[in-house]
Amino acid sequence: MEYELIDFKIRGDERGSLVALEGNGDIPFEIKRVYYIFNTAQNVVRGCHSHRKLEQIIFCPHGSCDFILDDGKERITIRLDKPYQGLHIKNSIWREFTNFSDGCVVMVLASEHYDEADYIRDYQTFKKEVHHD
Ligand code: T46
Repeated sequence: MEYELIDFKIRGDERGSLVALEGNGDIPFEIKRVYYIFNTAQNVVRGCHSHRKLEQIIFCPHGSCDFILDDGKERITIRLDKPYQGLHIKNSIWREFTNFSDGCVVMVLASEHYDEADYIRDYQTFKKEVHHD
């Protein structure tokens, strides 16, 4: 499974903590889009798709949730619960996310503008495109 969990540098002092993220630096691509998700019910399941091209780094700056990643061969669950940690995933990974804590915020830095044509929202189509099943 190709993914990376990155612990970004915390610039902390007696006033609190700050994480700074620059595109084409800390973030290994140009950031073309930022979106965030909040007000999620605990057991709702979001995602359930893959991307043809998109690369993203996903944060949980407040609260926690579980990301389920599936590359067509294996399926793993990653808990995001640290505000300084980013989950880097490229294209061709089926993702679902759920088990949201109270007040959970999910923030995403994306390499491309929004494009519905980049989504594969059917699992069998994902399997066919990734593994030529
Ligand atoms: C992903 C996971 C982690 C837009 O208009 N612009 C946007 O940039 C996005 C991301 C969504 N939308 C619209 C499309 C839908 O009408 O917002 C609505 C909800 O989007 P979606 O059902 O795709 O949301 P999630 O939470 O299932 O998935 C999102 C991202 O779409 C996806 O790329 O990897 O978060």
